[in-house]
Amino acid sequence: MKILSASWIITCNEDSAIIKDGAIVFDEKIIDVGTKEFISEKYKGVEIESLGQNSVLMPGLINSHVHLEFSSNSTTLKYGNFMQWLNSVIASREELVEKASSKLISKKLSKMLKSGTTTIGAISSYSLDMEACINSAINTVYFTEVIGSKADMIDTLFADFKARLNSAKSKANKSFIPAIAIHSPYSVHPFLVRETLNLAREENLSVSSHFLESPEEFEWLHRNEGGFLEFFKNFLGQEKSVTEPMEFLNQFTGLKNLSFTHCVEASDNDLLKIKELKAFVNHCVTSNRLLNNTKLNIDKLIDLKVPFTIGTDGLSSNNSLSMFDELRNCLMIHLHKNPISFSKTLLQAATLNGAKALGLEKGELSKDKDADIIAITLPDKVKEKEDLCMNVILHTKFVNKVYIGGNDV
Ligand code: MCF
Ligand code: FE
Repeated sequence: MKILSASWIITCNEDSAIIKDGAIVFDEKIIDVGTKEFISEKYKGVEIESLGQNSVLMPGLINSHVHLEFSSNSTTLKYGNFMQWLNSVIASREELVEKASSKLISKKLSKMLKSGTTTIGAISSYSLDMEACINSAINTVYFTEVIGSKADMIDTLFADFKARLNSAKSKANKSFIPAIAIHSPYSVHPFLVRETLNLAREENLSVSSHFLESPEEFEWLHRNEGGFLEFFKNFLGQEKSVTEPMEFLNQFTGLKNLSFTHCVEASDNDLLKIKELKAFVNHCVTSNRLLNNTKLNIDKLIDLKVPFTIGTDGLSSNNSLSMFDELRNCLMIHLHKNPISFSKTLLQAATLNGAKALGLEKGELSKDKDADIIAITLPDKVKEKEDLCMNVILHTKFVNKVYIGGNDV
């Protein structure tokens, strides 16, 4: 059992409670959280490690959506427009993925840990990131991705997907949890969606899919028109979309731990359907800006009470895998009417909501939750409690300490 005390504790619990001069008792799980006064009285005789002036304890951050296999990209891919990005991915994919060795991915994971991320939702297109994820202290929900819209390829693609999923399942442990990713409504045949989702139902696996990321995707799915038409004709000899947005969403009925990434072009009805499915929107603000020059209407999500999480996406659509960099971008890009309360909402999204979307008992400093904890030191004193979250987002690049499952990592 260990006790830490800090100037502030951001619990990220259901009430978003913040404790001034707080302490936390934990082993593998969190045992107790309260004011330092209360904890020192209750646990008399147990040593308390004080983190010092301007220190903050909070749950480790949860990056709900990242593509590690694209980690070698920095200057190769073309940004600004989705079709141009997609064409640049197709042109450079092999070269990029080959460069993303286990060693490179391990390095990126260590840096993510240092910047306060303790859990990731890793979307794996080729299973080449598996070893690095297994060897890292970071908790990984490992989404084996299925992709392919051609009807005559379904059997082959499904067999390949199952082999990759089985290989992930054979390595499962408490910090490496197999899951399923459907690439997107435009790129996965409905039969393939149906079969993979049936597997998820049978085996109780979390599921994630990209959804309505670009205006081109919207036009294609609704009207079989726009930038995707030429792309599909040229590459796949396809002139019609394989599904429509609502038809796609309806296939996810009855699943647990669901998330849809991007959703920038989703209609109110789509968003309400996502809410009805008890799913989360994975929000990747930097990726949306770079690939599409668009932004999610986050005020609408808040109004409609559609819960969202925060993801960096991969280095294929971001210059950083740091959640604090991503949170700063979120704070700067969304002109929410109250940046102070919005900062609190963002920290909840990056912790508790991420854990819920991935089906984990984490993301909040509350009794019986996993002891995934980060410690930060702010540059100076914060006078009022309400300003704490914004200051944490503004000033944190790296954290001082990271505990995962109670272990100092
Ligand atoms: O989220 C971004 C943009 N939207 C879609 N896909 C990807 C993203 N970053 C990487 N990807 C991957 C995706 O998983 O790109 C590959 C897929 O395997 C090809 S996209 C046709
Ligand atoms: Fe993505």
